[in-house]
Amino acid sequence: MPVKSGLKWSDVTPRSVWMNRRALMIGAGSALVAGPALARIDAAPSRYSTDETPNTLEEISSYNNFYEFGFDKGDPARNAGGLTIDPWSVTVDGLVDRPGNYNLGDLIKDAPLEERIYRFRCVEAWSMVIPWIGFELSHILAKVGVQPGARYVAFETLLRPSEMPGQQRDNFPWPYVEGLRLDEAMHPLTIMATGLYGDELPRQNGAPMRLVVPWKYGFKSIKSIVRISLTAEQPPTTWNKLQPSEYGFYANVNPGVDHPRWSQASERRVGGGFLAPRIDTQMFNGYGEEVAHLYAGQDLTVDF
Ligand SMILES: Nc1nc2c(c(=O)[nH]1)N[C@H]1C(S)=C(S)[C@@H](COP(=O)(O)O)O[C@H]1N2
Ligand SMILES: [Mo]
Repeated sequence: MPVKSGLKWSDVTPRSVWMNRRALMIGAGSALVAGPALARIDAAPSRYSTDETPNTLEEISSYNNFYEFGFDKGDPARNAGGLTIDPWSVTVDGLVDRPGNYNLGDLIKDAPLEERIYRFRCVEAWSMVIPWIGFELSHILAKVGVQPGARYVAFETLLRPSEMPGQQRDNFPWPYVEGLRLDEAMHPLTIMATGLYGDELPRQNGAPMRLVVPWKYGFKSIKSIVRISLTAEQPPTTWNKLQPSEYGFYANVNPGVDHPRWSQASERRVGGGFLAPRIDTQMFNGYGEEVAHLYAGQDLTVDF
């Protein structure tokens, strides 16, 4: 299918949106707030944000998991700089009314950007607090039209070994894939992030667009997405394919269900120093009031 052309991705990045709004404000004669406020994107704050203190941009963009750029936490920051993110297109297919190969700018131009400060809990028992800029995934799903038979959403990361050195080794089932049940994907807490700290998303954090599902372990939050497919059957996911006894499809943060090799009852907040006391991990990462109902009647020791 042809690429639907129009807006370039660079026309709708957080920075350009902010610059445009700023230009509008100047045109309307509004006073501009000087100082730090200028470094913040003019995205609406969200009632879903935590009031915990965010990690620094340095911490968030230098301690990463993005195996396409290497297995060490510092590898993505070192190796992701050469990733071409503009132009970027996203294929939407499967059980949708308007499938196609969309220019990213066209796909997301009407989605309202918000700042969402979320807790983020990795399966390896470390955590951060991250001020994302993004929009609810449901906006994309509404735009492409979900058909009645769809029950899951599958996601795929870019496959480009020339720019992703980790993909030059064949010891990993590239491309990285993930999936959500449709009700999880439609939940207002589930966002697509395109920015961080009021600016564009660093490549090591999954530019130009990555999923963020704050009540699930970090590996569900797939980066640098190039395909979104609506399916009737539960899609395969990378970590579940690699080690099904350790990584389930749901991967909800759950202090009561340990990973076979370590406890999930507590976590280390990145940046606190190794001497800082560990924090108790909360059920659904603290988002239970919003999401527990999605799993009513399921045994979460089986559906882990
Ligand atoms: N494509 C892709 N997405 C990925 C990963 C990856 O290796 N490749 N790692 C996952 C894991 S294990 C975690 S913890 C988060 C880390 O996100 P962050 O680096 O922005 O904190 O990204 C997830 N998304
Ligand atoms: Mo992770």
